[in-house]
Amino acid sequence: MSQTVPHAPATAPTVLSTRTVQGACNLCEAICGLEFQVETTTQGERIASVRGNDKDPFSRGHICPKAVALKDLHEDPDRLRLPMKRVGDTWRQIGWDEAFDLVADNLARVREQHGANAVAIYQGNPNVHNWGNVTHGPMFFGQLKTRHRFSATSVDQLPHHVVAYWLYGHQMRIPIPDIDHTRFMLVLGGNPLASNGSLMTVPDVRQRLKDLRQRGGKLVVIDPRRTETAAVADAHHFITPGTDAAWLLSAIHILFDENLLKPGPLEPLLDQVDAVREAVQPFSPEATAALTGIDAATTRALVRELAAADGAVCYGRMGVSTQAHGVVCQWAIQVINLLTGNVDRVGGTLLTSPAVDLIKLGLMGPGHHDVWRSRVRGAPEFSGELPVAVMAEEMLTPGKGQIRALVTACGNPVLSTPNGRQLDQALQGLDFMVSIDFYLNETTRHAHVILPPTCFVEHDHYDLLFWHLAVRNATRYSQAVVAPAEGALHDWQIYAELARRYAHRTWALERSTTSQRLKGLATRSILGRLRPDQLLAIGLRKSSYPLRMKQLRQHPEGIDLGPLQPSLVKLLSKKSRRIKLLPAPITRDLHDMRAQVQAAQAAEAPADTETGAQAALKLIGRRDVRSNNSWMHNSARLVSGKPRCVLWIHPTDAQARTLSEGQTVQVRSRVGQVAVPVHITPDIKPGVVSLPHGWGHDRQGTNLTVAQAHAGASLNDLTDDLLTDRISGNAAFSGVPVQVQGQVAA
Ligand SMILES: Nc1nc2c(c(=O)[nH]1)N[C@H]1C(S)=C(S)[C@@H](COP(=O)(O)OP(=O)(O)OC[C@H]3O[C@@H](n4cnc5c(=O)[nH]c(N)nc54)[C@H](O)[C@@H]3O)O[C@H]1N2
Ligand SMILES: Nc1nc2c(c(=O)[nH]1)N[C@H]1C(S)=C(S)[C@@H](COP(=O)(O)OP(=O)(O)OC[C@H]3O[C@@H](n4cnc5c(=O)[nH]c(N)nc54)[C@H](O)[C@@H]3O)O[C@H]1N2
Ligand code: SF4
Ligand SMILES: [Mo]
Repeated sequence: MSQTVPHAPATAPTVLSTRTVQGACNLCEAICGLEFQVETTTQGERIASVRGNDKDPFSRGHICPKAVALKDLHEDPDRLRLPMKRVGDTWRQIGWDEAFDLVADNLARVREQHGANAVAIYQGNPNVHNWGNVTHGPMFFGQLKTRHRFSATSVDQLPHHVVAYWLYGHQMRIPIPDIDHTRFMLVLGGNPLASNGSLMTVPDVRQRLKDLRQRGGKLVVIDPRRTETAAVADAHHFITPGTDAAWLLSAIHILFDENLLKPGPLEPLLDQVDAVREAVQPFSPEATAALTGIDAATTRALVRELAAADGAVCYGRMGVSTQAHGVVCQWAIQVINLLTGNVDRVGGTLLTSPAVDLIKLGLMGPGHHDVWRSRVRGAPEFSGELPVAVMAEEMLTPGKGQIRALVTACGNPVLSTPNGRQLDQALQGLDFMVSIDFYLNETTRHAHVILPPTCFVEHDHYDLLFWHLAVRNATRYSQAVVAPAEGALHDWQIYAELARRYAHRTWALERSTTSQRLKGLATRSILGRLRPDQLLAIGLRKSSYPLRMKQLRQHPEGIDLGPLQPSLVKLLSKKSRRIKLLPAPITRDLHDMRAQVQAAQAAEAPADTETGAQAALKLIGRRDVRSNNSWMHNSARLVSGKPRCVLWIHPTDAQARTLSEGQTVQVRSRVGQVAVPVHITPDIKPGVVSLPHGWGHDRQGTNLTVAQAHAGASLNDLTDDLLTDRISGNAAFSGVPVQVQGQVAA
């Protein structure tokens, strides 16, 4: 493909001056503070080095290998700098004006011909890491008025939001582990040492966990793999994938059974405690042991320790959200923390109090659940979004409301959502697709138009979302590190312009009154002209802290706002809101789980200990500190070294299939197959195999030179769009049944 970036000049540039810029990293939830050395040269600006910012009071100098790759991203010749239009199999660079018109015209046309729901939206993960998307995205996306809204939330943390909405009245009221003060931390399905934490913004988690143990606290990990986090824990227990809900119900059972309840200050607000007692009655640890693979004595001892600790937290992430009973898992985790008095308690879990509080500002609604359902499968919406596991079928199934156009922003669903091959195919049949993204990757190659924004170091930044999830109250505003290229647009500018042009074309389609429409136009026009930092300044005026932009600009290293404090009891009491512990959908899910537990008990040998070559193995995912979902594999420094897209398998299972280390195997599931090398290791539970997600860069028609050379295979060519959490529709990635065989020679 022709490139938009000048080729490296033959002569070395002369450095004219050097400056230090304090900034941040937006690649993961740890939001580390960084220090960039920037050189002004005869050939423009260049980032000379990236290091952790020791002056940052929150991240304290922490950095991981990915931060340095922000420089690679900035310099990547494959990164798109100008809009692209697909003409057959080739791509042509076009100007912004033509690109905006093409997008607005085509989206309006599809809506006019087929209705608003014929246009779908998919917003990927960096959407929440790039504040221009948060401030200006809604101006455009809101106007599309489609029920076909999808995002990475439903392959990730959706159950957390559902449970927070039910129990605490708001989807974002997610209590955060008070990791700096807790004396007991139980981690299920999270590997913060590789992921750097999630729904727990926690830079330098390794040190914080070390400190926990140093003050006499204890760290316990439950995971089907002996993870990097398990390696630094006091104890690790293997669990059969997808069975955590049953284990957690046993934990609640023990709290009742052994009289370990002590709900503390939240007690007067708790309803339905007895109903919970009754609901968990069938789930004794003795009954669930066959299913989970964790024996009853171990479970009992663990729960006693948690209940006795002076400040404990049960924390579960990805691995327990993306399960068939993901909502039950997240619900049970809250119930355990509530019944042991560890919610809204120092050393337990606490709500963060961010400088700019989107909940208090009314910019983030409480949420709603199951107000409408998807057309084909009848999956429930949550807060206006449908689970992405249904997106492909909504494109492939004809009928009224079929998806015919798609807008993707910051996402790569072909690699990141279940049954990616099916979606890959579905995207080919769309009437129109636009991607707001700076890479021509596995997903955006299907677009008709790609609108590439600036990259992270080229715009200013404030973590509008992650300060709501931090383990300590803090705040930080960062200026752009380097100037963007002339004519480049930021995400927010792209949204503002799309919103403007689309509004003009769909004026006649709106059902609202003329005065409502005029008001909408005026609001968009004003907001669209305000930069994110101007909106931030407005938000700060309503802050509960005495902060203004001036202080934020004076302190690019960030400002500490103190440890988390109890606030939930006060907040709920003020609203006269009680915590109803047992929502009806949970009761229904428990009913199904009972049968599952009984079946496992009745079986002579649990399925996961079968050793025959034909036995199905349970597939789980994996993260590595040097990779970032599906999109940082074009940085040579991050993909160098030993290939990381390898299938972990236990020696017993390898032996049963006569596999040897490094051998390429075929992995097959209901939906597809991949070929990958194996790594034989006792660090995975027998019966379980693990493959990292985000790989599979060998598809035709992308422009990712480095990633293609380290292609790997996509985990989501194996995961199944029909396996979801029944309550939320969240993808159930954990424990997909697969067959593994030594590769048959061609
Ligand atoms: N380096 C790096 N960091 C990242 C990312 C990345 O791609 N790379 N992605 C970022 C994103 S978007 C997110 S959401 C966070 C996620 O952050 P984490 O939730 O910490 O994610 P993982 O590291 O995938 O950890 C999930 C763990 O769940 C385990 N697991 C799988 N199935 C089960 C199960 O059935 N039961 C139990 N108990 N455990 C199970 C896996 O073995 C794995 O150790 O990480 C963020 N940080
Ligand atoms: N099997 C399995 N599947 C998983 C997971 C798993 O553990 N197992 N993890 C899931 C999780 S937690 C997540 S969050 C999802 C992630 O899945 P997605 O959000 O769909 O994909 P990403 O890999 O994050 O891709 C991000 C895209 O955004 C682009 N991008 C990066 N920064 C910007 C920006 O500032 N602006 C714009 N416009 N574009 C940008 C990149 O070029 C890339 O194309 O994957 C999920 N899929
Ligand atoms: S842990 Fe690494 S990727 Fe995450 S914010 Fe910090 S430097 Fe960036
Ligand atoms: Mo995620």
